[in-house]
Amino acid sequence: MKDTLGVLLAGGAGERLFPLTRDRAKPAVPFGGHYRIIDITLSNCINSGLRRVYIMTQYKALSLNRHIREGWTGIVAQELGEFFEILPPMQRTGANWYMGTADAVYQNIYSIGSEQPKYVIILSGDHIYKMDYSRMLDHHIATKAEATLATLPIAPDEVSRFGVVEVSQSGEIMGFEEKPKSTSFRSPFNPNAVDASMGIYIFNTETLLKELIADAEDPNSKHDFGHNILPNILGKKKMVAYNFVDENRQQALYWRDVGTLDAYYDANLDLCSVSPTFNLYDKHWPLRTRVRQYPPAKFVFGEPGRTGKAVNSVITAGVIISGAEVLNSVLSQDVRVNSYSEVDSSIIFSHVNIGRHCRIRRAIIDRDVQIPEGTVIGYDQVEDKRRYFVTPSGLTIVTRDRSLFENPVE
Ligand code: ADQ
Ligand code: ADP
Repeated sequence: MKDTLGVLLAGGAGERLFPLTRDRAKPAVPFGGHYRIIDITLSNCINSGLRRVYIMTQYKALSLNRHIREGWTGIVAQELGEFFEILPPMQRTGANWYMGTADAVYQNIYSIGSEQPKYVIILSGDHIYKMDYSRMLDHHIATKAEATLATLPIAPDEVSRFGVVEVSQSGEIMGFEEKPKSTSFRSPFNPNAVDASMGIYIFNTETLLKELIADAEDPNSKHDFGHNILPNILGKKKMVAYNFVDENRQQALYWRDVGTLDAYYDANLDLCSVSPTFNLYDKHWPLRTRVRQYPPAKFVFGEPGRTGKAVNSVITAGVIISGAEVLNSVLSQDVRVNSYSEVDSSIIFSHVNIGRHCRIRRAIIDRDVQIPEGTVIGYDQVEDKRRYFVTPSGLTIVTRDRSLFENPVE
């Protein structure tokens, strides 16, 4: 991994996570109480021995930049040439903002070249998974590939959200389609599945730089890895798939693109189950974040006869649950839940205060929101739609906009 440079794409607008991405970049959205989504990939980098990582930000990056600067830039040995560094779009070669993912990398081609890595691994800042990139690199080297794509089997009706590949028995990529409506590709290992790209690529540096330069000169290109770079390499250079599956090569390992509110919600709620698929407590794969100082979480009786409790829930430091019940929920730092209130199957961001006699179900509440006494959320969709953002699947999102409380939309 010493010869490898990581390039983490963290600049997408995250429109499908709106309104959580109204004021912050998608990788900066809180996850699992005290992490941000990007921490999961950054933890993978550290745990894989990847110690030089450029993080490309763009959209609403203030809180993301602060998080990386305070939580991550200082953790590697800078005197040994290691870094976790933010590359904001200012350091560009042209006059435009990043156009697509390939353009974001191209605009920083000098920073990449000057590191002289043998390999570049392109990562995405919005996935939840645990992956040892050094094993993917071993595969890349062993197969003598110029480019390696991490893939995993998905159901054929999901292909429109992914880049999909056709692979030979030996794992060589013979076909690639970016987000097709449907595809004739099928996995050679499972005829009921299609191998999808996880948006994680390893390139030999020379091949990548050549392709990026050629792409930059193409006026018809969208400058996107999935739409342009990968199809261009196909057939010219050896490209292989690194299948992210269990030992029987059947079952995909846990990996979630938490790019939609439903996927984001499910991945958080999974953490609350007795045996979560994504285990935060895995000592062999520690997850780290920017640590903030808070007092311990506290559970108290509150009003006489009321018990303050939380079950099947992830509760972060600084939380006080007083005479209230919390079930199947994720609570970030410094949340207060007061007497006679119930919080069920919800995600509560930091510094939220839930007043007394509230009932909250299947909701995501953004940071700093004050929920007035007696508020009911998640029980009456008509009422919720009048006041808040409700997804088609019926999740209620309460944003920081205080006027929603003071002047409900008629
Ligand atoms: P998408 O996830 O739809 O598909 P995209 O929106 O391009 O791809 O985002 C990839 C990553 O790049 C995200 O982390 C995003 O935040 C970041 N990003 C997007 N635009 C950026 C920009 N201009 N500057 C910096 N960062 C940017 C991709 C692949 C598919 C694959 C899926 C898997 O194209 O082939 O199947 O990922 O999720
Ligand atoms: P309730 O609405 O349940 O009456 P309160 O805000 O009155 O909630 O808090 C009840 C109890 O919670 C307090 O008596 C105390 O034990 C604990 N508590 C509340 N806020 C804090 C705090 N900032 N630090 C420590 N304990 C607190």
